[in-house]
Amino acid sequence: MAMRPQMTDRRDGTGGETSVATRTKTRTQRPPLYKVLLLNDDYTPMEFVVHVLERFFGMSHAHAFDVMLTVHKKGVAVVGVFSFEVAETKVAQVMDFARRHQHPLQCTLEKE
Ligand code: TYC
Repeated sequence: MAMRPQMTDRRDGTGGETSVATRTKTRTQRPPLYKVLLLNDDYTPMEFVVHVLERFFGMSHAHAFDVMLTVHKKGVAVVGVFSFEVAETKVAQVMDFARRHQHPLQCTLEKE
């Protein structure tokens, strides 16, 4: 009498029910993104923050002013989302520029 193959009939012991990962991985890997955050403080002049946002984040004067006011009122805001390398560079540029002008402005990055 013809019989169906049993689990133990196969050399791999799977009986054919279990799928084996043979498909080549074709998913696109997106690089992780990082948020650049600007923090409020009581001393950095508003005009300086607006200038930073225009200079390092390419914002128009009107948008930079809006974002500066958001940070001023809420304490923190995301000012851009970038690859790690770019985010790290932006943070370093802002921190260095603030330090050179003796302002306590703080800028940091956070994984998205
Ligand atoms: N709070 C500051 C002031 O009143 C202005 C300010 C805004 C400072 C945004 C930092 O990230 C900042 N002069």
